[in-house]
Amino acid sequence: MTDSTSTYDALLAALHSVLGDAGLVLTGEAMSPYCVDWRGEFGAPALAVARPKTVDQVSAVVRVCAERNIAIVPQGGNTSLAGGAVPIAGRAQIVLSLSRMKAIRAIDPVGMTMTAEAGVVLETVQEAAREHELLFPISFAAQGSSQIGGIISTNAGGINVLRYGMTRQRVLGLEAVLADGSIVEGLRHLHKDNAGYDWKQLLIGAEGTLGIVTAASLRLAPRPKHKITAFLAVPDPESALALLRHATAQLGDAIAAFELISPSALALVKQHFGLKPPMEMQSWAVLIEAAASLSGLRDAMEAALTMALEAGDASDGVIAETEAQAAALWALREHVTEAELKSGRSVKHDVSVPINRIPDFIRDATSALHNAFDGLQLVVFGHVGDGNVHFNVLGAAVEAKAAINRVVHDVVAGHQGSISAEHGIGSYRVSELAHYKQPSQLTLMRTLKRALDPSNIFNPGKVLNDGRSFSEK
Ligand code: 2HG
Ligand code: ZN
Repeated sequence: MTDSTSTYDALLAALHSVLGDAGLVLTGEAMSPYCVDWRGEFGAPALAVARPKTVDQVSAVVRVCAERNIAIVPQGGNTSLAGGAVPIAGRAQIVLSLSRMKAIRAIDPVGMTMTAEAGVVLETVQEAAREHELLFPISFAAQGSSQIGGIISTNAGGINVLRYGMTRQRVLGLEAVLADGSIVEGLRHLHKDNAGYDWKQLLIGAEGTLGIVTAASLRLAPRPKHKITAFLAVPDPESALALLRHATAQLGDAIAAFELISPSALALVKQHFGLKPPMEMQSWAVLIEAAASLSGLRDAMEAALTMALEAGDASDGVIAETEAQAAALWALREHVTEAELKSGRSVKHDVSVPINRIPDFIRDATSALHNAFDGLQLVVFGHVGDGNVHFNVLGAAVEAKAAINRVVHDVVAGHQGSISAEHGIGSYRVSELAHYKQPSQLTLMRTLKRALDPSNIFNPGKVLNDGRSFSEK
């Protein structure tokens, strides 16, 4: 028996001993789905997959790995678009799947809070809130698979951010495991708590590099009784912003979603799923949803549409009459990512710029790319109401991924934007973050990483560049 075999056997034996049940440790072929992301773009082999059921088991697994300097890749629903939840090559590592921690521990309908473990699927949280006439407003296409721990660790956004904020705004407390295996318990339900550092904010959006989120107390919202959904054809992104002003004037803070979809994105959804807009159109589209507990939404939405049509900011529009019609309009938006995947490889950009710069950003990035590359197709869509644009590149040019990233991100930087609005850095954007983030901020990030994970065992190679020891810069 070689040394490495005996070390490996000892690791497995230790994992089995802390997890007990054999099904909680996977090896061999059973690990495959955990070692590659759902688009087949990122991933590397792991030594094992551990699937603890309790926070004590998570802590025990972390101790087993910390003693052996084995890295840990925390994983939820594995829906990351940035390679944040799968192993990278070059480091001995296990995947720690939180998917077995799936209890909803408590719901308080009066205080409008819920305590959910990391492995609860987002849609399950939404349904549990709905049973109490409440709303958990984080929502996006992957909500049937993504899990609470993952959405907290990535500070996920989605379609309702302009009204309800990012995931960060919906978290009141966390339970987490640190790199030495200690458990930090902070599942409070307080809206006001200035007693000391708000440490949970460090873990939210840290992509599992500072600690492993095992449970959270979530802030729910009243469930609006009325909802209205409209779909409009708009000549260009400038008109979409004009429409946002009309909609804001009429609907105010009832606007829950305001999404822009490019003609090419609609064409892909039609090509791969046979889904078509409700009217003949070749132009850009905007999907607006408003929700409120008081009535009057329809009149306000009609007034907004009339203003937009009269001003020439929209050429056509429909308001959904039924839930089924609203769902059909949303299907056009929610199938874009899958339609893009069916079209072949793509280079994704998840950027944000100040809202009033979105049209300039789209124009500048489009011409910069066309000047630099031949054979590309752009699929542009996103959450324009909060400044987030998904600016994805398809076609033969995708081979030049790093160069494409640089062209687009230079335009983002020129518009004072961010190279990741909601998907995170993962392994995909590590070098881009190092390039665009101010050195003083990178230094502070490294200081935090070193303080909380000195041996770099939590999700190495994600967010910050690997450098096994963080003393190396
Ligand atoms: C969305 O807004 C997701 O649908 C995915 O954030 C974006 O596929 C993408 O680029
Ligand atoms: Zn998005």
